[in-house]
Amino acid sequence: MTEPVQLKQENLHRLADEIACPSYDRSKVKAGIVHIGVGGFHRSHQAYYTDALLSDSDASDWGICGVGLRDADRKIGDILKAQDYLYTLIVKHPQGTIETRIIGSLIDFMLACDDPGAVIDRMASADTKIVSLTITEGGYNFNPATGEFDFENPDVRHDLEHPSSPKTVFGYLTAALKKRRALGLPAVTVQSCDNIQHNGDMTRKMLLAFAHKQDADLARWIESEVCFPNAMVDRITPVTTPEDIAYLRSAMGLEDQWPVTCEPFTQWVIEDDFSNGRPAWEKVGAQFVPDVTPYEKMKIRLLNAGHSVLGMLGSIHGHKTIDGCMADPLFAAYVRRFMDVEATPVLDPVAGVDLEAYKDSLIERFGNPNIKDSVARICLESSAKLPVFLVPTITENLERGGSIKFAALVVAAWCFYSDKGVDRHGARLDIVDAMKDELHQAAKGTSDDTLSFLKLEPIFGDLIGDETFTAVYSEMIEALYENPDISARMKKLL
Ligand code: CS2
Repeated sequence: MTEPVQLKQENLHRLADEIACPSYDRSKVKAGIVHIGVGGFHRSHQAYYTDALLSDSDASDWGICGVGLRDADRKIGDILKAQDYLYTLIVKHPQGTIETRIIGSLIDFMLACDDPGAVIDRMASADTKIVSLTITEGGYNFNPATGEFDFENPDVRHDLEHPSSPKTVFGYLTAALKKRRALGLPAVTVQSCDNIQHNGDMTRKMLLAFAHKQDADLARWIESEVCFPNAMVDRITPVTTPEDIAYLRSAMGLEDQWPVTCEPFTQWVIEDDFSNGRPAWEKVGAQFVPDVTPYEKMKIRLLNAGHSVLGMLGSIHGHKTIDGCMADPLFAAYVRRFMDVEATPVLDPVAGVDLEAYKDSLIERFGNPNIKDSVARICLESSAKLPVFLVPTITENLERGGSIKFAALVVAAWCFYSDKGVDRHGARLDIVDAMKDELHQAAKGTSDDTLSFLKLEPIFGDLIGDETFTAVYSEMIEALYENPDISARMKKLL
């Protein structure tokens, strides 16, 4: 067998014909975008759109310099560097077709913790027009119950004391914007690509709170000069597995240390609100709209919440993947009922979108048997996700006297999951959550006080004070602790 070809710029001409490669001259591409958080989602989404656009000769100012803030990002940085910042996107269709494409839009990577000053300089350079972010729901550092910036975070305290060697995204943005202002350069756009409702407004609010504490005058400048477009982002991107790497090696003769797998569907709806120019992403499928609110709400409350419903219930039931859940008719029916009966009634109409067709497409996407998105990925950092994806649907239904039972069972399942950490067969669940200990402590109290878990105020707000909710929830907790087979309870609710 011939040796696989190492992914590198000089080897692109040696790759198998079915692998699509960048058709543009990457040496001419400048990094107009500095992106913080080079995970799988950035690489299947924004970097993918940008790669598609770079084939357009007018777009060469819009390459991407990736940034990792923490030491944990060293591995991706080293791999990308060794591959000339190239990586493979493996797009898996439900019927089995696989498209393989080399993405060339990333042209550099910087590990901020090794040299914070260099990253600040890069963000403050005249070439940089946009600083974009995928820092996860938890990265925005807000208290979900109050919506306010959390100044108690030790890294934030560090950044306020050490403005030239920050650790958080807020410290970096503030330092870079300060420098731009001092140099007389125009501001950059700060563009969030995370699943937070009003992600741009949220970024703006959090950054202003931080900057204000550091330098009130600078905060006023940021307020008037920096645009923070809201956006809805969508493409299901499971965690890369060793099988993905082995597939490229054996089927394509390609050695890529960290490819990305994703579904064929992709969507990006963006408010056209940029401080300093932008790529013409609309040429490659992104939609620019005046107000993204209804799109992001629809996506977060149906897709992300739907994922959480399947992920949480599926985890304690012993399902391993989202498509595995969907192959179980009970789970497929349950998630659709949740969408129809609880999520949809509190959505706003979305111009030009047929919600029924949108939900049908979600059901199909969740069922894609080739994506194998693990329930463990979906349950990762639930404490940052559920307050954004699910709790508002419960609260809004309580206000209008709507149904809450499908979502309440997910909260009860989350309590059980955090308390016991096993599925119904007794197999350990790998719980990864910044609030893991608090979740466990609160859930552990359930045996003495049925409502103990709901005392986590930053997550549940005042749900504990709502008698309609607590009545339904307590009954579910009692049933679940008596018989952890969640399917019995799910059947009852349908
Ligand atoms: C998922 C998202 O993390 C999650 O819980 O729901 O990562 C989801 O796959 C993406 O938002 C799809 O666009």
